[in-house]
Amino acid sequence: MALIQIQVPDIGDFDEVGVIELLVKPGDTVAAEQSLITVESDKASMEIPSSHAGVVKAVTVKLGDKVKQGSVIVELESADAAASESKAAPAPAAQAPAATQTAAPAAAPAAAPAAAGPIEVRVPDIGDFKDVAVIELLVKVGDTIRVEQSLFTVESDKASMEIPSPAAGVLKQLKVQIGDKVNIGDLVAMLEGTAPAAAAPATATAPASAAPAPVTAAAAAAPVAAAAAPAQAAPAHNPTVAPTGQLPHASPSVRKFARELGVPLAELKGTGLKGRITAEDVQSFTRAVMSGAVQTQAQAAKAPAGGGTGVGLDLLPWPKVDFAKFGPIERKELGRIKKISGANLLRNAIVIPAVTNHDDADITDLEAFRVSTNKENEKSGVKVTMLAFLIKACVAALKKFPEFNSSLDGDALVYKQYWHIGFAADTPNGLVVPVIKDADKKGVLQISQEMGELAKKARDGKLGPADMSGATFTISSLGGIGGRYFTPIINAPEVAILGVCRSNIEPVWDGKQFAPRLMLPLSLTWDHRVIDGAAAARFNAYLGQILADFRRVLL
Ligand code: CAO
Repeated sequence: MALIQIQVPDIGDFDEVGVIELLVKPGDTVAAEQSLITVESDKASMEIPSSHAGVVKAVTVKLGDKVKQGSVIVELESADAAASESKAAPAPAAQAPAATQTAAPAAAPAAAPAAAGPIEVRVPDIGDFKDVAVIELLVKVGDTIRVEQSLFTVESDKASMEIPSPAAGVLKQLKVQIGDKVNIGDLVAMLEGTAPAAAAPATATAPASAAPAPVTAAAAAAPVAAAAAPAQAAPAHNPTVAPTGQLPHASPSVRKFARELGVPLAELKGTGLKGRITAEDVQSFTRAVMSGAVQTQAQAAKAPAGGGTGVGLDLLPWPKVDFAKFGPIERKELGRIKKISGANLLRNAIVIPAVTNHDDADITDLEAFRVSTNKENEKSGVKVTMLAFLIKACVAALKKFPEFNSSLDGDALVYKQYWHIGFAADTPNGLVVPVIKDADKKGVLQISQEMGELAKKARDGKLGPADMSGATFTISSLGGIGGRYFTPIINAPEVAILGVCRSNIEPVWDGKQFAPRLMLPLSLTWDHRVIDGAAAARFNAYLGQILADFRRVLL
C-alpha cells in the first residue's frame, strides 16, 4: 500500500479553474480513471480522473477552490504497484496530441491576412476526444460574432466545452446541427470577417482545456495555433468510463448563468438534446418561481410547519446606508444571544398569523395580598412579585382553554398535559426565556423562589438548555419597568404569549361611583391558525377574573 497524491493533470493553459463538484469522499474506493472532482472555467467543465485505483484518504480541495496543473486534489491509498513510484501521478494529460499534430488544421492559414474576408472555422484541437456530439448551438446565421464568442457546445462523457470563434465577423454558415459528431479540423462554420486578424492574440489565450484550442481560420494567424496547441491538453479522460450522472446536464455557460441567478440546476428538467438544460430552461424556471407557479426545494424546506406552497417573500433588498456619512458611528457585533434570538423572533413574527388582544385586570386585592405575604415572609428571603401570581393564574386559564397550551404539528394539534411556563428575562447579554416546570404543581412561594434562581442564572449567563426548554406558554413581564401595552412575539412552537405591563391606579366605575382600582394591563398574542378571537377574549376575561379573585381557581 502506498499513499499517493493525485494532482490536477495538464489542463492546457487554464491558469486556475474552480472546483464545482466533489465526486468522492474519504473512505471511497475508486477505480483508475474514475472521476474525482469536476472543475469549470467559463468555457468548459471537466472531470478530473484518478490516475490509480485505491481508497480515498483525504480530499484536499473544497468547493470553490481554485486549482491548476499540479494542485493536489486527493490523497489515495493505492495497492497499485506503479503507485509507489509515481507519488504525484497526475492523470495523464499525455493523450493530448503534440503541438505539431494539433496545429494541423490550424497551421494551414499560417499567413493570416489582416484584411476582412471569409473565415473558415474549424474544430480546434480537443485533445483525444473523437466524434464528440454537438449538443447546443449558441449562435445562428446572420449573428455578429465577437472574437472568442462561443459558437456551439460539444460534449463527451467527461467534459463539455464550448467552441469559440477565432475571429470577429458575421456568421454566414453554420455547418453543424445538434446531434452531429465532430472531430478536430472539421469545418464547422464560415464567417465574413469584420475585423482583421487582431483576433489572433486573443485566441491564443483562449479557453483551452478540454476545450478549444482555437480554431483554424482563414484569418487566424499561425502563432495562434501554435500557442493553442499545448493548451488543448485535455484532462485525462477515458471515454469508456461511464459518466457519474451527478452533474446536471448543462453547458458551462448555462451553469454560470444558473449560478448567477441562484437557480438550482438539479431541480430543472432539461428540454435540450438528451434532457440537457438550456439557457431557456433556466429562464423559464426562474419565471415560474417568480410567478409562484413553482417552488424550489429550498423554499419548500423553509415552508411553515402547516405546509403550504407559499413563495418566498419577494422583499426589497435591505437598505444599505453609509451611516458614517451623516455623523460619527461605532460598530459592534451582535452578541450570541441576540443573533440566535433574532433569527427565531424573525421566523416567528413572519410565519405565525398572530393577533394581540389587550385587556386590564383588577389586581387591587391581589396586590394587597402580595404585599402582606411579603411582609409575613420577610425573613424567608423569598420575595413574591406579581409575576408568580400571574404564572399560577395563567395555568388555571390554560387548563380551562387547553388549545392555548398546545402546539401545531402539521395538520394536528398537540395538547400538552403538563404546564411549563416560560418567562422572558432581560439580561445584559439579551433576552432569554427560562422555564418554570410543572407550574401547576407548585405554590406561588416555590414559583417565586425558582424564578429568582433562574433569573439570577440568566443574568450570570449560566442557564443551560434544560432551563430554557419545554415551555408550553410564555409570559413576558415589563411590569417592573413600565409601559401600557405591547405586542409580544409568540415563542414557537407555542401558540400564545402573555405580555404584562406596569399596573396603575385607575378610576373604575363600580355601578355607583368611580373607585380607585389597581389595574394590570394584559396583552395576549395568539396564533390565529389555532385560536380564534372569541377564545382569546374569553381567555383574557377569565384570567382577569382569577387575578381579581384567586378563589375562582378553586371553582
Ligand atoms: N406592575 C407594577 N409593578 C410591578 C409589576 C407590575 N406589573 N411587576 C413587577 N413590578 C414591580 C415589582 O413588584 C418590583 O417592585 P419592588 O422592587 O418595589 O418590590 C419591581 O417591579 C421589580 O420587579 P422585577 O422585575 O424584579 O420582578 P418580576 O418578578 O416582575 O420580573 C423578571 C422578573 C426576571 C421577569 C424581570 O426582572 C425581567 O427581566 N423583566 C423583563 C422581561 C422582558 O424583557 N420582557 C420583554 C420581552 S419582549 O422583548
